[in-house]
Amino acid sequence: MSLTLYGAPLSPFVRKVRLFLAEQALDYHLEMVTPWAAPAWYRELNPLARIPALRDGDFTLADSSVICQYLQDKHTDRQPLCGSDPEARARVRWLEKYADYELAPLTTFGVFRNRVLKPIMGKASDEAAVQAHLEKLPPHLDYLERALGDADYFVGGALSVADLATVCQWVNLEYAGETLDEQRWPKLAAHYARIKARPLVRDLLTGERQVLAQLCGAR
Ligand SMILES: N[C@@H](CCC(=O)N[C@@H](CS)C(=O)NCC(=O)O)C(=O)O
Repeated sequence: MSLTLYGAPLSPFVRKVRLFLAEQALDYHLEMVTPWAAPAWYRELNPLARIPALRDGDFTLADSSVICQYLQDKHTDRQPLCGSDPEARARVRWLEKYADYELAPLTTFGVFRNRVLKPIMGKASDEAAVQAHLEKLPPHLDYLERALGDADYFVGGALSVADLATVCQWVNLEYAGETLDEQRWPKLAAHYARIKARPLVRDLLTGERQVLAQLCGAR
């Protein structure tokens, strides 16, 4: 096994793949690439210079969803984190896409980027923009609260990429000082706590918090 994951720990998309790799017990090496300072060679892996990308021997590919799906297809003996039948797989893809393309613009690119990344880079947070993004979040949380219902996991009664992708967005929100209101979205808040309590998730987040503290302390 010679997997190299390129990216930086605080990206929700990198986190999604790292959690996937951890839950699948796949060994990998994380090579640090930050999107705003990506070396020229990285564009061969992803011409968009976005993180993450993966190298598996001579084979390289980009995009967290594509990477997770590739790993699942390759390691058929591992637990099915992308769904175990056509309906479940479709549902997982939908919720993953929802997290990556509907939540991330608000949670990560709207709130986290302003409150955390910008100050680390010596820039001021645009609090008006943060509030505008936060105001758009409740309908998405209402939808996900209904989608989860009384289940422990979003799809098929077991952990899947749908759980990882949504939780990865809440982590960035939390790093930015926001919490899911457990009075208004009790099922979602309990789901977040449940996934965070998984030992592999807890360990990864402990490491991330150390990175975050170092970056914030260094500014
Ligand atoms: N759909 C991509 C999104 C990746 C992405 O947007 N990553 C961010 C970091 S959180 C990035 O590299 N942004 C740099 C840019 O957009 O220029 C994936 O799932 O991997």
